[in-house]
Amino acid sequence: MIDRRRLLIQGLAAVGLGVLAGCDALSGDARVVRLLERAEQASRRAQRFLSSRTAMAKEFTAADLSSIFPANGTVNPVNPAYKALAERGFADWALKVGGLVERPRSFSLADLRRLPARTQITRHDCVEGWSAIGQWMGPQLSTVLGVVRPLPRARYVVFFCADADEAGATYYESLDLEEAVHPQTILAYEMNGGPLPIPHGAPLRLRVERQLGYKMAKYLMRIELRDSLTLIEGGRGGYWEDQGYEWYAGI
Ligand SMILES: Nc1nc2c(c(=O)[nH]1)N[C@H]1C(S)=C(S)[C@@H](COP(=O)(O)O)O[C@H]1N2
Ligand SMILES: [Mo]
Repeated sequence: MIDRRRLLIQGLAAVGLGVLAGCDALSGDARVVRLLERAEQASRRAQRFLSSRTAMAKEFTAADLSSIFPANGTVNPVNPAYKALAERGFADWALKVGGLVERPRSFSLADLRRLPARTQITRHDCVEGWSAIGQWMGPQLSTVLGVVRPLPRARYVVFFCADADEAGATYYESLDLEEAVHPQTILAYEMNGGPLPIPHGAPLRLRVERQLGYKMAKYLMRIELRDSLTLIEGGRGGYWEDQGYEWYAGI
């Protein structure tokens, strides 16, 4: 992650220098001018990419909370294992975190509640054409990753959910490490000041505030660090991605 960003930054500086050096001496040559213009465009694109990866999503106040926050997609998983967990108030639920990590482990809800939590009031945008503002609370994903310690080979964080569609395809999602360690990427166990309700993903869901609703996996059961997405389900990094949606669902 750091390497890619460092490379990108070095690349930007080199392009910037090239543009500056080229200006006076060579600007008469139309081909060179075109080349420089293209370099400048690439530099602007790269800059936009960099800032978009570090920018914060807008946060709102309690006065902005939507009176109705729709529940979408699965609203009550039929999976018997999930049903059994729900019946006992998720007392036996635990989030498994493994794959390319030094210290795989499970986190009960109590474990997660002991970690420092972030509260954020944000707007959720669904591709189906609705938005709603809600308050979310839970540990930053970076905190959880800090406990399990991703190996240097790890590139993606993959989220496996309790629900599947009629064809048996499990809902899942994935982020790269940069998005995973963004301060607003949290594992939410609370919504609007109360325990996360079942329609919204109890007992734990992902919030990735700069991306569209389908990235925010509900009913989390397991998280895995991986070096590639190709061998998981349809291979495109998410349930909706496997059906053609964008993997980076930036708003
Ligand atoms: N496990 C799971 N997560 C999911 C979905 C789903 O069907 N199953 N739907 C997604 C979509 S498209 C949206 S818009 C949001 C909806 O979250 P909400 O029910 O809290 O509004 O959850 C996302 N996460
Ligand atoms: Mo959505």
